[in-house]
Amino acid sequence: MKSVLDRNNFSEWYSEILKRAEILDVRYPVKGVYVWYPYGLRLRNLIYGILRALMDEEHEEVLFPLLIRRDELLKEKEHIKGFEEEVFWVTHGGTTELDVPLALRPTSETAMYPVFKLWIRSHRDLPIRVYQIVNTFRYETKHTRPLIRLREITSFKEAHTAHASRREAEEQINKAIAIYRNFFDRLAIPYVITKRPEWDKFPGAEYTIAFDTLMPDGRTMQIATLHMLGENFAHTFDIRYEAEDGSSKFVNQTCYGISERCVAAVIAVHGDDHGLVLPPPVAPIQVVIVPIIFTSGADKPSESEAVKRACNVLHHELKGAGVRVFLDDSPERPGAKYYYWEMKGVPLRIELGPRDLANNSCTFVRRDNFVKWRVPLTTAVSEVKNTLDDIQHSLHARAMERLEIGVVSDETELKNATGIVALPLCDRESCGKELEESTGASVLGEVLYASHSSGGKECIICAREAKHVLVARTY
Ligand code: PR8
Repeated sequence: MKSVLDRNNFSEWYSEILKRAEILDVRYPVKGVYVWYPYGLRLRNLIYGILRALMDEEHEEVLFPLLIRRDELLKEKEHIKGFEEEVFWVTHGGTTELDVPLALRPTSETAMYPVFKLWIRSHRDLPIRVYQIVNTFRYETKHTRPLIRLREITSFKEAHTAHASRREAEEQINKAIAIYRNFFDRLAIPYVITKRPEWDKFPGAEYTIAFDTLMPDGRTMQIATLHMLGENFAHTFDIRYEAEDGSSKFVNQTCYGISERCVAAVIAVHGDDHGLVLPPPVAPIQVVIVPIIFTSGADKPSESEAVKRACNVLHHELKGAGVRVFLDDSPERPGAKYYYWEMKGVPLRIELGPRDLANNSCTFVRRDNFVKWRVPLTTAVSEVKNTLDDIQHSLHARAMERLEIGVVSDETELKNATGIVALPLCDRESCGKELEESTGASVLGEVLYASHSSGGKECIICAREAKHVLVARTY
């Protein structure tokens, strides 16, 4: 089968696929800001539907304003130190200069926490667990990239929680890790989980835990982060509650977020040289039916009619069974339709022509491996369901195999390594920085979850007692 794209040249592959599969239009004339095409947005909405359902189990949805007063944004010293170079400012209303400049939220801690102070009075008001899915703005100075490094993040799912004790806040982090694992498992996206080093934690957090996945070019992409805020923001914004014994206590907080990088991960991790390969749970179209009708006169008109009728019946049955199915009865040639729907990543194609019909059957073709087989029309619906499940499992297994973790024991081995590498490193910043500078890779952090871990016990830089860390070139 002729390939149309080259995934080995990932950067070009990625740009081409966004265009050809109609995910994002990158021609909008503002840097780092893009337009969702209808098909891309349907994919995005199915992915976020899963996330939303998971969040709704234990969080309440809220909607906070986009604008943040300058004085509020500047209150948390560490936080603003991390974000000051990234904030877009609104300074004028028409031609009038504003008394207080307003920031476009880069994230919503400083929008929400002054309001949390108003909402929280007693221990009975706790815990608070809220989330919103909104656009946020970051003036990214590194190379911007669609879905990956944006100046307008259009689909920022941010959760914020407040608790009576530190123990409860830590439990919340663990629950949120479980939610995120569930989410990425449903997208068949493999990941590693690490505790970020001190110098790479979220501004204002006590510590940060991150999910990273491996992209086809051997670099990792951070796809989710969870931050333990402790009492830091509570002190800044004076968020206290009256405990059962009548004393006044500061709340403990957490926040955690996911952006449309999860859409980028689905595209990049599963796609191939023919285009997108979508996991069935998030494919806008799960099955496409292509009638094989030749208009050259080779078929008898009655045969064509019978094929059309059989396609309509199958379409109707699959729809009734809850499958997202599309019947492509456009006048295009079948070959052109195959090419088109392969590019769009439709997991399963059903071809139905006179010869199939003569056998009372149809032909299935899987998008993930192009395996083709004949299926009796009477069992087609149940076979579709089984096949979609099987495709999901195969995609997950294939992606897991690709996320290999190399183990190295010294710097020379590390320099030659690709992908994610496990090694022993102490937690001193000087060692981490030395390693980052000499190799061009980044320390992802201490391993919390990964298929492999390094066996070594001594830091590969200073030979002191080490932790098991993961290192990779990153996005
Ligand atoms: C927080 N506050 O803000 P975080 N383009 C695309 N995705 C991005 C970008 C960008 N420019 N910047 C970050 N992300 C906390 C948690 C509320 C929620 C993605 O955390 O700054 C990254 O995947 O770590 C990142 O892990 C996630 O958003 C959360 O952003």
